Amino acid sequence: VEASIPEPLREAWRKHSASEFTSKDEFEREFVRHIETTLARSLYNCDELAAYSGTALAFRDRLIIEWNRTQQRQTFTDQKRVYYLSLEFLMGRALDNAMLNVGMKDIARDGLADLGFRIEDAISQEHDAALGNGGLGRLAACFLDSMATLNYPAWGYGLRYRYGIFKQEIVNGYQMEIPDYWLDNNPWEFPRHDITVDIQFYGHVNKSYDEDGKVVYSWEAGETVQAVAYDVPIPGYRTKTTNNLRLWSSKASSGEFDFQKFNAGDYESAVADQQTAETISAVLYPNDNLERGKELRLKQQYFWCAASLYDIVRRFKKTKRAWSEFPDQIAIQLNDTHPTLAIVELQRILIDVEGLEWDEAWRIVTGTFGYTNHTVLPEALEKWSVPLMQNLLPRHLQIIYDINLFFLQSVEKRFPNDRDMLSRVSIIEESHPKMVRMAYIAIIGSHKVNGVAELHSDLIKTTIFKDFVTIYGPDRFTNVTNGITPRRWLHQANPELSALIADKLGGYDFLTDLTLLDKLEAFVDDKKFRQEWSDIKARNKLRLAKLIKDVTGYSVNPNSLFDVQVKRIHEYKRQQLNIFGVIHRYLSLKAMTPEERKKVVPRVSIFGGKAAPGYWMAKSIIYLINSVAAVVNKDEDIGDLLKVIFIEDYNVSKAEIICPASDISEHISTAGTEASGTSNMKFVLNGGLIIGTCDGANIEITREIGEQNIFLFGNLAEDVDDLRHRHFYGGFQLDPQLKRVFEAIKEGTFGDPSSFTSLISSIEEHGDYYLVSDDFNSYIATHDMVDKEFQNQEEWLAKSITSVARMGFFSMDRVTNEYADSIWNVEPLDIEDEA
Ligand code: BZD
Repeated sequence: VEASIPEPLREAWRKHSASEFTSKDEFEREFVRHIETTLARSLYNCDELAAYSGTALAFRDRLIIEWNRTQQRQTFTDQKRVYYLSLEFLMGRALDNAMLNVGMKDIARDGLADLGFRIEDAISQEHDAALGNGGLGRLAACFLDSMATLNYPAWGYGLRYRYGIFKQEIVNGYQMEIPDYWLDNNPWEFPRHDITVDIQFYGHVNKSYDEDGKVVYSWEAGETVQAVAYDVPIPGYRTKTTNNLRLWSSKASSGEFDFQKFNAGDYESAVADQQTAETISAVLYPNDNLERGKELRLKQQYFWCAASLYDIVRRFKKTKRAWSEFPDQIAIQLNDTHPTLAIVELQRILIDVEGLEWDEAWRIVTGTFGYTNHTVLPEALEKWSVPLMQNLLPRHLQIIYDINLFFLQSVEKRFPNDRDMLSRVSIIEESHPKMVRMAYIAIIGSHKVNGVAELHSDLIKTTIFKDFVTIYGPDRFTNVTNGITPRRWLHQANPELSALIADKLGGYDFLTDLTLLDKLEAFVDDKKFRQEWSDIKARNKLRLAKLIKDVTGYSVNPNSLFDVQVKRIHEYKRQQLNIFGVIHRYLSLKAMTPEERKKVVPRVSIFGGKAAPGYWMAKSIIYLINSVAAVVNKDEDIGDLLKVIFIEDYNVSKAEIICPASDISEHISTAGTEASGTSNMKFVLNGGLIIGTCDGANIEITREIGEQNIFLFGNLAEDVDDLRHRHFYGGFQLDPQLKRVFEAIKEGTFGDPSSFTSLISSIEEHGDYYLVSDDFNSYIATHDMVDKEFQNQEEWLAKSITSVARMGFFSMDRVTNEYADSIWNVEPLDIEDEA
C-alpha cells in the first residue's frame, strides 16, 4: 500500500500531519481552540461542562493521532491479533484515565488553572460510560486497559447501547430506575458511517446442489438491519499503543425509513420499521447472573456477533492468506456465553459463503475461540428455546444440530453404551420446548475454557462441565484468576496513596509491574511512612463522608470504622446477611448501658448497588437497608455509634471514591457462588481490610496476603450441599441471634413488617438456600473481632500496608499475559513514534 503512493504526495501529508501537544502552552492553545471553534463558545460562556469538553477534545486529538499510528502499524506488521467479544464494557469515565495514561494530567491541571478552572470540576462533569452490569463488564474494561498497556494488538467488540445500566434513585426507601441516556456530548466515540454491515434475521433456508452435486444451503432472510461501527480509542499507560473498541449501533438497513411505504401513505409502519431496527442496540439488559430468554436479547447477541465476525473476516481476507492460517492470525475470546453465536456464525461463513468443507472449517473455528465462564449459578446459564432460534436464525439452528450430531457421534464412539452421557452432554436439552445449551456450544467450539478464580475453575470441572472433562481431558479447562487495572483502581482512584508509594519505591514503575509493591514491606515499621499512610486513609474517608452528605444528607463521623459493601444486590452476595448483622448490632447497642456504650467502636455501615428491576428479593433487601437506616440514624441513644448509609446509583466513578475510603469491606457470598469477585481486590489494593467467606478470589487473596490479614468466616463450599440437604430433611434450626433480629423486624421496629415477609420466610420457611442462618453466628463473631482489632490502630495499619505490598498478583497485566500465553498465543507489538 505504502509504495503505491508517490513520494511528493506522502511528503505533503507528512509535513502537515497532525501533531500532539506536549507543553502546557500547547494544551491551552488546543483547549481554547476547541472551546471557540468546535463548541462555538468563548471566555464569557465557558462553564465547567464546556471546560470538560474542551479538555476532552484536546486529549481526544492526541489519542486519535496515536490510535492512527497504532492501527497502521498493526496492519502493516500483520501479526496475530486478539478480539475480545463482550456484550458489556463498564468503562466509567474516560478523561481522567486518558490524562493519566498519556501522562499529561499535571500539564492539564496547570493549564486549566491558568484558564480559570479546577481540573477536578472538569473531570466530574463527565457522564460514566456504563455499558455493563457489574464484574463481568468491568473485567472487560480492565482487559482493554491492560491489553493496550502491554502493547497487545487487540480490539474489543461490543454493542453501542443508547441506554446503559439504569440510574438508580431511592424514593421513600425503594429503588426507582431512571433511563441512562448517555450519548449526548460524548467526545470519545468516532462514528464510522462508512463501516456498515447488513445483518439478517428470520426467513428460511434453501437447499440446492452445485455443479459437483454437493448440497448447498442458502439463507433467505426476512429482515435486514444495518450495523454501524463506532470506534472508541483505548490508550495504554505510558505507551504509544492506542487500541480500538468497536461498538455496533443498529439502524434501518435502508438508512432511513421506507419511502415507498411513506409515499403510499403508510406513515406509521414506515416509521415503525425504522424504530424496530433501532431497538436492537437501544438498551442494555439490566440483569446480572440471570438469563430470561427474551427474543430481543438473542437479536442483540446475533447482531453484534455477526457484525464483528464480518469485520474480522473482511480484515483477514485483505491479507490474502490461506484459510488454514486463520487461527494463527486471530484469537477470539468469548466473555461468557453471550457471544457463543460467533462460533456458529464463523462456521456458517466458512461453509456456506466461503465453500470450505465442514471439518476444515470446524478446525479453524475451534482453533480460534476461547471461552471464559463467569458463573455456576444455574439460573444464569444461557439456554435458548429451539422454536425461538428456529424462527430468528433458521440456518444457525441447522448448523447447531450438525455440530451436535458430529459431537455426539464422537462421544458415542469413545463411550459406547452410555446413553445417559449422551443426553447429559447434548447441546439440545430434551425439554418442552427443547432448549439450546449455549455453554455447551462454547465448550465444544473452543480450544480453551477458563474459569476466573481457582475455586471456581475447579467447580466448573467437577460440577456443571464434569462430563466435558471426561470427554476432552483436563487440558481444555484452565484457570485464569481475575485481576484489576492498577492504573484506574490505585493511581486514578487514590492519587495520594499512589504518590506515596512512588515516593518510597522511586517512581511509578509499580503501575506496570505491580509485584514491585512487595518492596513496601520494608517500610512497615517506618514511623513517618505509617503516619502518611494513615493520613491518606483519613483524607479519603473525608472525601467519602462528603459524598455521603451530598447524596444522602446524612453526616457521618469520619473517625468511625467505615464498613462497606458495594456491588450488585443479589441474594447470593448476601447483603441480607450484612443488614441482619447491622440490626443485631443495633439491638445489642440498645441493650447496653451508657458506660458500656463508651467502649464501642463507632461504625458506619455503607451499602451501594443496583437490583435488577424485576428482582423482587433484591429490591426488598434495598428497602430493608433504607428502613433500618431511617430508624437507626435518628436514634439519639445511638448517635455516632452506628450509622447506616445506602449510597444510591453506585457506579464506576463512585467506586473510585468509595474503595480508597474503606476500613473494612464485605465479600460475603455463600461459599461456591461468587466466581471470583474483583471489588475485593480493589479494596485491599487501597489499604482496606476485608471480611469474607472462603469463596472466589478471597481464597487466593488470603494465600497472597496471609490469613492474619483477612477476616474469614463461614461454611466452606464443600459443605454447602450437605447443609442445604439437611435444611430440608433434618429440620431447620434458625440461629438464635438471627431469631432475635427477625423478631425485631416482625415487631415493626423498622416499619410495616409485611414488607419484609419474603426476605424472612425465604430463610425460616423455604430452606435458607444461601445459608444465611448457618453463617450468622460466625459472621457476628468475626465482626466482634474486627471491632477489637480496629482499636489497635498500629496493628491495623501494619496489616493494611502488608496487604497492599502483597497484592501484586492481582494486576490485570498478569491476567492479560496469562491469557496471551496460554490461550491466545499472541505477542506484544511495540508502536514506535513514526509509523
Ligand atoms: O463476573 C461476575 C461474577 O459474578 C464475579 O464473580 C466475577 O468476578 C466477574 C468477572 O469475572 N459476573 C457478572 O458480573 N455477570 C454479569 O454481570 C452478567 C450479565 C449478564 C448476564 C449474565 C451475567
